Amino acid sequence: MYPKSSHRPILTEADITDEALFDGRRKFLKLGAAMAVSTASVMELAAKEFLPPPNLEYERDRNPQKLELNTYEQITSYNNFYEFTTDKKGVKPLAQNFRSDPWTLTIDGLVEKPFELDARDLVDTFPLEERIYRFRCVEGWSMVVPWIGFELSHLIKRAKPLAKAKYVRFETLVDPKQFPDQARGPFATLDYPYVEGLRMDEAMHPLTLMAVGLYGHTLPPQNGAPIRLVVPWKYGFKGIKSIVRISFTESQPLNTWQAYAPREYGFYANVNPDVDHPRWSQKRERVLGHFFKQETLMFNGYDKEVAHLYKGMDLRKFF
Ligand SMILES: Nc1nc2c(c(=O)[nH]1)N[C@H]1C(S)=C(S)[C@@H](COP(=O)(O)O)O[C@H]1N2
Ligand SMILES: [Mo]
Repeated sequence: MYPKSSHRPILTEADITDEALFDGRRKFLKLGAAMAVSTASVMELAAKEFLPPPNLEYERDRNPQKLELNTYEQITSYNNFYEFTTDKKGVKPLAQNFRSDPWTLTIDGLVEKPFELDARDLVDTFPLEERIYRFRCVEGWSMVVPWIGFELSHLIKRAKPLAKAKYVRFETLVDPKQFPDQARGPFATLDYPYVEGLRMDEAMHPLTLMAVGLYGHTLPPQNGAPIRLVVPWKYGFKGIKSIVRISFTESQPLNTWQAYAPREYGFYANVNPDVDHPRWSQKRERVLGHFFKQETLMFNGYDKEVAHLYKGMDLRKFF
């Protein structure tokens, strides 16, 4: 029914049955529902666009700005995920056997009481929504992605951070058995774990998303399964993948890329066409699949929603 291809294997009926075995509370579609959704025309589209059949239930984004989506194939075949490789097209093949289930997410630091969450429970605990967002990598490429996830603010409210918590720090899994670059010891490309951080008001902003899926389906490993951060007004490197720990801190976390090259990458990393990277301009970007470049927008087009967060700050200094 589906064409054979090199991308993430499309679900077989056996896979759908597996997912149907999740108990009834879970927001995964049950077998019957998956079948109902997969009407002939959807199946055709799925085949043509290399889309895996949907296995998440969520509220749709009506896409009022009519953003033009990148294809599933584009979004899942050109990735930055240094734990696998620095070769963007090489991530997908290396990530195919990544185990993201079972997965435990630890919430700790300055909270009333630290706790752990099973990643599977996350999709039950919080209402899932589709968010169609622009995504801009600091390297100058971009795309539009229909993420599925929930607002980080919901998780933060549940975590009950203490008053002195001013920042949120995120960590990616360390597992040299699964991540080839982590097995390279002193020759690894980056210091692991990959770390990112947000100021509390940024983390609480309604646009800030914990993504668990895209195009209606759970995240493929190359895009950060089972859960990753999406902050649409910031450069893509803030969107830390495969998160295992979220900690509340009093001082500003040192994020991986800032530690690696502090003159080139800062903590804020807000998309800004007027502040160039020391080695290249940030004025324009190439959308995956497009030939001509387009203008990069202030705060990636989310200035109305987020500019107030940075009032009075010199964005050249706080880059
Ligand atoms: N753990 C981890 N998270 C990461 C990265 C990484 O190398 N490791 N790369 C970042 C960068 S630079 C970008 S542009 C985005 C890419 O996300 P995508 O592959 O889903 O497009 O992931 C970000 N999150
Ligand atoms: Mo990036």
